[in-house]
Amino acid sequence: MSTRKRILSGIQPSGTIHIGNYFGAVENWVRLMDTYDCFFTIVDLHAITVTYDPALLPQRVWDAALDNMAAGLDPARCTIFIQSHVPEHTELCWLLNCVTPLGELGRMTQFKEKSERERENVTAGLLNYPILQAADILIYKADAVPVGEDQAQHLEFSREVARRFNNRFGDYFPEPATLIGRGARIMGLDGDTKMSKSMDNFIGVTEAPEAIWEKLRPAKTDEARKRRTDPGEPDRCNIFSYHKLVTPDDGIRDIAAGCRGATIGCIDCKKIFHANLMRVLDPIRERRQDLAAHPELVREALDEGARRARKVARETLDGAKKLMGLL
Ligand code: AQP
Repeated sequence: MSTRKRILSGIQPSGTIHIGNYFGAVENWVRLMDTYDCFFTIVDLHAITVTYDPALLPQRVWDAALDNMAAGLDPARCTIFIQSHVPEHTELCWLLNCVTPLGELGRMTQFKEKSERERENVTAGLLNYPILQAADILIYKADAVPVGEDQAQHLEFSREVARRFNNRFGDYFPEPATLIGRGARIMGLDGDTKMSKSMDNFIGVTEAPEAIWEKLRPAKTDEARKRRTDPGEPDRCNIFSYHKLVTPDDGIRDIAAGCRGATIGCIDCKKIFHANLMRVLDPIRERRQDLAAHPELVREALDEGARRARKVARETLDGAKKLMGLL
């Protein structure tokens, strides 16, 4: 058995992963694979809490697997699996439902935002989403969960669920720590809201370089720079915040000085960012093509991941049931 500390994290199968997902979470997951016992799951059961098309879901799950493996999740060094292939998650979710007061669920920011968007279809599943997320984490007794800042509230909730269970039935679940990646909250191309698939303000990790340029060209910069000759303030510019993710320190200094002194324009600045971003994304796009050419290897990795995950999950679940008095 591994003596390393354990982490668990999940990603929704809701389209291509974007650079917010990558720099906020996935890049960190890749780094942590060597120091932690890592479990990563494609959370298809979370994806069905909002309106979705069942005909499209299988492809989206598949795309999420390919994208994440291409981005560096290596099945030889981590356990990667599809959430619904480990039914113990939903069984533990039911047990945790029964220790969670209803009132707290309605106060979750993500529930408020998503139920606003859903309007006609606010399901009990959407309300209970954080309990399933707590089950995803606690079933592996994860020590920590690496996520972007948007998930901080749900993680605090998971810790509360663990505390409640432990207080009522005995010390059983560790309280998982939150590990925030270096791109804690990456803003969308609109510069106003978090980069997000549903807001359609994203740069996809495996999008073609030309398509990414077409999105970048009109993207918002420092609004005070109306003409190329106007000096700008990099700290007001969303593209400058993107540079910090991919541009070396001396390049950052040059761009900041060029923007303040109006010696480079916003298009020049975007071109440099595009080139530097492609240095990160080109190999990911190429690896994805290789993986897509060998679907049997991806399927095997997911099957093996589910087998490994189920073994751990079953043991935790049985322990929790015993503590709760279930025979
Ligand atoms: N903009 C972001 N900046 C930093 N981190 C982010 N994450 C998501 N968006 C950003 C982190 O990525 C991981 C996987 O998240 P997810 O699959 O739950 O992504 P999401 O929240 O579904 O992504 P979207 O695009 O925001 O989806 P919608 O629009 O459906 O809500 C998580 O660790 C998350 O923190």
